[in-house]
Amino acid sequence: MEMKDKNVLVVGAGLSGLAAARALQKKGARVFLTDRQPAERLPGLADLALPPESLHLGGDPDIARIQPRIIVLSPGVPPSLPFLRAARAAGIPLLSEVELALADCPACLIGVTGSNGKTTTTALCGALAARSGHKTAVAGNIGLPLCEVTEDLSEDSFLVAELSSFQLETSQTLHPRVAVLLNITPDHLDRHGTLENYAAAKGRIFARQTAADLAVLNGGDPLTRAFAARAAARVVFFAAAPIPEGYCLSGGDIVRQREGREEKIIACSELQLRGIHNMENAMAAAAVADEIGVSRAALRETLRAFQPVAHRQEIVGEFDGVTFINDSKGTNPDSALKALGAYDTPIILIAGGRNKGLDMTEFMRAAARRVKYLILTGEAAPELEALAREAGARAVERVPDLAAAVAAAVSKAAAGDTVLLSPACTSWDMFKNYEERGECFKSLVRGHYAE
Ligand code: UMA
Repeated sequence: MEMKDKNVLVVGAGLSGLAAARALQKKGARVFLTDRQPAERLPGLADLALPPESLHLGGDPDIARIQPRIIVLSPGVPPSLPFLRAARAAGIPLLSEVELALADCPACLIGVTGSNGKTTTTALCGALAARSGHKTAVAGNIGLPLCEVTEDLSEDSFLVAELSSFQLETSQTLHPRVAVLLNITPDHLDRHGTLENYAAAKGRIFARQTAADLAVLNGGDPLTRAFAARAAARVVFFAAAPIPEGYCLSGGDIVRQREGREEKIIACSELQLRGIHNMENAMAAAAVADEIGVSRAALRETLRAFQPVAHRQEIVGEFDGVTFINDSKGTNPDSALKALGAYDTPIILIAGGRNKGLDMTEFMRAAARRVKYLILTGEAAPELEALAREAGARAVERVPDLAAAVAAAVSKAAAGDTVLLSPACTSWDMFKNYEERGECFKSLVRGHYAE
């Protein structure tokens, strides 16, 4: 994409915006950067060395003065903002950071989306693609903007991208060779408004695929399965329940059903990942591996060796017989419900943070049934407490912050218990992101037992 000497406005000066601005500078564009926050709250801005007149911080940018030819959006910035609507109405195209990165990238794209399991599946697909011997980059919503990695890739490379609904919402040109949709459960309704809009954003991952491509779909999830009827790509299903064709579970094994024959891939017990949802992630990754020509032996070895990713049911350690699990990335109720179902010990659950407009009733009902002690924190704590008590929970405590939550959990835990941080909410009321919350949890736990 020709950018030389073009005025380009980048919106958002977080990870994606800064990476996009750097990539645009390399392409010779005249970069303008806007963010609703002031400069002192934007670390990393100084490295760009943009002149003051190119920075529009602490409010909306003056589009008439900048006259951008293109606007590049960070994923966290809603395209519905009034100044962006006005720019679009004036004929200025909006491009996501993802599509900017992919515009000149010849690599074979493997895209992974879904409400839950994206990060684990993306990391697993990345490990599998690397086993093929081709250069492989793993990026996207997983924490590394695509603009950081695409420059070094060739036609011979794989790019495995975790794609969120925010990144897919505005996509026009995105065309994965293999696209994975893991599941769709309510999430980000504060941004998308309805579940239909959210599902439609996810579905954009398939929009440019052709019969030469592959769509990998969860056959056990109705909203996900529905995309098969509309897919131009070949479709392969995976599911936890038995299915006649595709990847599924059979007698404790992950198997592939093909033309009436069952082929065992691996026993679930051989994986270090736990829980049915993780077996679904592994099956989706197996479908990707088969499509890109990874051998069965390499697939098995990779599945056996793969460790849970940080902040996703990550084992912090066992202290005085109590196991601590960091599931800080569990930022919606479906994800937290899955985490609750993955352990058979008594659970002390820490939940709360900022609710993204999601219904927490089922989650609190399950917590009332399942947990030994429930500790709630953050903006959503009053709402969660009311729902938990309505569902009959008695052992509930509200605490002001994560430090108090860990202290309460430690005081209630006995040997054999699991203390699970699975918030079902974002961290944004108290932390920069879920990583910071997870790191804080881990250091609080370790600090407590080091005393
Ligand atoms: N900002 C504005 N105006 C707005 C909103 C935000 O100016 O209306 C500014 C903020 O002040 C801030 C910047 O935009 O300075 C932040 O941009 P961003 O929210 O897009 O965050 P990045 O740091 O660029 O990180 C993004 C993804 N964040 C979001 O989608 C919210 C990261 O996903 C991703 O890892 C990163 O790009 C690299 O690709 C995180 C995430 O929470 C993990 N994703 C959501 C999720 O998984 O549920 C979708």
